[in-house]
Amino acid sequence: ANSEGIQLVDLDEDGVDRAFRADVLAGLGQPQKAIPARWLYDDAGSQLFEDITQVPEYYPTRSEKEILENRGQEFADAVGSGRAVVEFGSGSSVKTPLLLEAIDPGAYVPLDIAGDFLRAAAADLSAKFPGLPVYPVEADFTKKVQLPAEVADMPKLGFFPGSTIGNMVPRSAVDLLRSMRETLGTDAMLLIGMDLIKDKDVLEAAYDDARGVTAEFNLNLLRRINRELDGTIPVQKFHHEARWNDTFARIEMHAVAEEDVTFSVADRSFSMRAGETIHTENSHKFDARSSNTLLLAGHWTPIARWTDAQGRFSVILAEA
Ligand code: AVJ
Repeated sequence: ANSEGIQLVDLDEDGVDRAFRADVLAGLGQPQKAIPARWLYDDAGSQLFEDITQVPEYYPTRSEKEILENRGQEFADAVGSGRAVVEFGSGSSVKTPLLLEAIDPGAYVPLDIAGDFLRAAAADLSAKFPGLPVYPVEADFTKKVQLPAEVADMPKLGFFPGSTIGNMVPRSAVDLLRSMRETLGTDAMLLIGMDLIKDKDVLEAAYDDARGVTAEFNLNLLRRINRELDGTIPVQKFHHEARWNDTFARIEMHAVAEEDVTFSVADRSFSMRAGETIHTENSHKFDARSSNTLLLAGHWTPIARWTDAQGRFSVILAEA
């Protein structure tokens, strides 16, 4: 169970529907209703997240891109050439090429549990870097992954951009970092993006943009439940809220019931009082010390750290 008390169900091959149903029913049964954030990313949700990266208030994507664009020479000096770059996730069409152009990698190994995504992203990347060996691996990288034999003799550079680590509560983040360390082996390095703690108003605006794209992204989860789990959630009676939780240094997304509501999901009935919420996502923020502590707990030693000109986002290099 995570700190919200929700037991995550394993996502095996055809178990996605079953896992979604189990997570939603368990999550709606909690005193503080909560659904794991990974379910935000169906096709509609993934498109909405792409749209979020374009709204003026959402700075993380632009800030991280600025760092990757400007610090390439410093990355190259720090990591050397010939490493196999192992990306945790299918890779973004923008960030990954910036890293691969900057350093002189020996191979590129994207890891993702979603095979379709993975193969599309790998094909894209191969087209951009014709001389670079690309070995996509379909795997759940929250556990140790067996990497292809072709990269066995190359030192690895793990790449985990986007502050995706911030979606996890610290105990899960530490488990993930340790699994990455196991996957990457000795002599490995890790380049990881972590969003920084800043003014509460700036943070809350980034997660509650004026155009309402983030609100759509959040409420799409309720629509997805209605679509896929035969739900009757009255989505129009909910609104989006982005809340800074200072104790845990995180932005929380909630779907807030505006009046007392009763609904059913997969033949089970639920009711909520006016003002009661469904907690749908955490996005933890860090400072230099808290990011170092998290990495050290995850069996990584931080050795360099870069921020954008406005000091909003950090990219950290660590070694095993
Ligand atoms: C994709 C997890 C990095 O936490 O900033 C953006 C997701 N949620 N707006 C983040 C998100 C609402 C995003 N990550």
